[in-house]
Amino acid sequence: MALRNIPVPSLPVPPTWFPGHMNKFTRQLPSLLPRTHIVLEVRDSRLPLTSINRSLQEELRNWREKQRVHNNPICRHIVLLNKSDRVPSWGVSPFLSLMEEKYPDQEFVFTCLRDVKDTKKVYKMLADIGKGYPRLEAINVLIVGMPNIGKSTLLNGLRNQGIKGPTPKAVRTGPQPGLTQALSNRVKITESPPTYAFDTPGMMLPFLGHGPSGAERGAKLALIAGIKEGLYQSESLAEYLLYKLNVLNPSTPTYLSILPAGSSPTTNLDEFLTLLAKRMGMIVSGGHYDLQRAATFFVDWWRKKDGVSDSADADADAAFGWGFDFQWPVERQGADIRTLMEECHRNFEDHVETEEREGGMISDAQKEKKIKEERGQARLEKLARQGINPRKSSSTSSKRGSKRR
Ligand SMILES: Nc1nc2c(ncn2[C@@H]2O[C@H](COP(=O)(O)OP(=O)(O)OP(=O)(O)O)[C@@H](O)[C@H]2O)c(=O)[nH]1
Ligand SMILES: [Mg+2]
Repeated sequence: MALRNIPVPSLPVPPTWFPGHMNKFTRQLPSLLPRTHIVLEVRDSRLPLTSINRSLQEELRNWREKQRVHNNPICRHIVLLNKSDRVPSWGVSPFLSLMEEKYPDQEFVFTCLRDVKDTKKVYKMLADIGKGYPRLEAINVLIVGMPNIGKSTLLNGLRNQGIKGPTPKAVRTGPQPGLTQALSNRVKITESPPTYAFDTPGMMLPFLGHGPSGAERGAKLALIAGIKEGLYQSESLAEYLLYKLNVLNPSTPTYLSILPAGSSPTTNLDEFLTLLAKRMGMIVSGGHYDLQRAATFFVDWWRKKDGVSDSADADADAAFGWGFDFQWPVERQGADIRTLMEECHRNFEDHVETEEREGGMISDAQKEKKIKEERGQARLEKLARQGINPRKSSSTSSKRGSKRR
């Protein structure tokens, strides 16, 4: 029987995960962009809105503007929605049509970079751009995006396409986020005109947000393995995953395939994990079911499930959402998918803009730092208005201080 009320779980405060290499690359990016002709920004198809990094978008908007002002011949921002094997295909074309309308300065393409056909598709896009500029000395392609999204896989794939003969992996890839920690050397991907690609470290948001939206943003990113393993308890992720799979298909959620035969959908995490542990024979000493192990198993099963969409058996008319960013109410079921996506997108944008306006995307520590900087700046301006050189005044005051001591 289909679930009727699916309560939103209460989620933990998201961790901050912004290691030094991300900070370093964020500072490096503005100096790389002026030499860049094409940005390949990789996002995750399951989180096509959450995997947008707003500060990166701002940086890329400025870059496009400057390239236009300087009449630079090539300036293309191509967005790859990767891991498309993990979302139902019926949402792809309405989503593309929405993005093309909302962001005319960007180009969008869905890819599954595990499939060589899709790598070829991206390679062809780059080669076609290059054909228009045969005399250009070099074309530089910068691959950017969040961690663990497939950036390094893309670079290796493009190089394989363009360079004849066996090509060993140019850069390391793997299922843990934060594998690439520095800007790569340039890697040649086509000969004529010479086109070079650069792999970059994944860029996470420095702060995931306050309150329930920050908590949900964190859980989504952790589920797709975009946040370092171990920063979340597996039960928290399992609870959010259970909720999402129920929302996507309340009558036959995909997890039924790993529960004992005849199980029904449930919104109760303990009940769900007990059934799962029973089916898998996960028992700890004393004969109790090992619910923590079951939670870890559930999340891993979902992450590794090959080529199966989250609602494979729910077609567009029966679904209540698409991926983990689109969710529509029961009463809107059956409406045009493009319209539903547009409504979700509008709500998402409004919400994020309000969050930003109200300082919701800045942590308390960042706020304090900003206030201190502003106070320091105001003090300098005041001294300047009084005709006092702040350097001299601070050295005089420190001398006075040292005399007193
Ligand atoms: N299912 C699926 N997995 C993919 C796809 N593309 C890449 N992967 C896998 O995603 C994982 C991460 O790939 P990487 O290329 O290392 O990701 P990255 O963006 O370079 O990650 P960082 O270096 O951590 O920023 C690897 O296990 C890849 O095999 C895809 O289209 N579908
Ligand atoms: Mg990488």
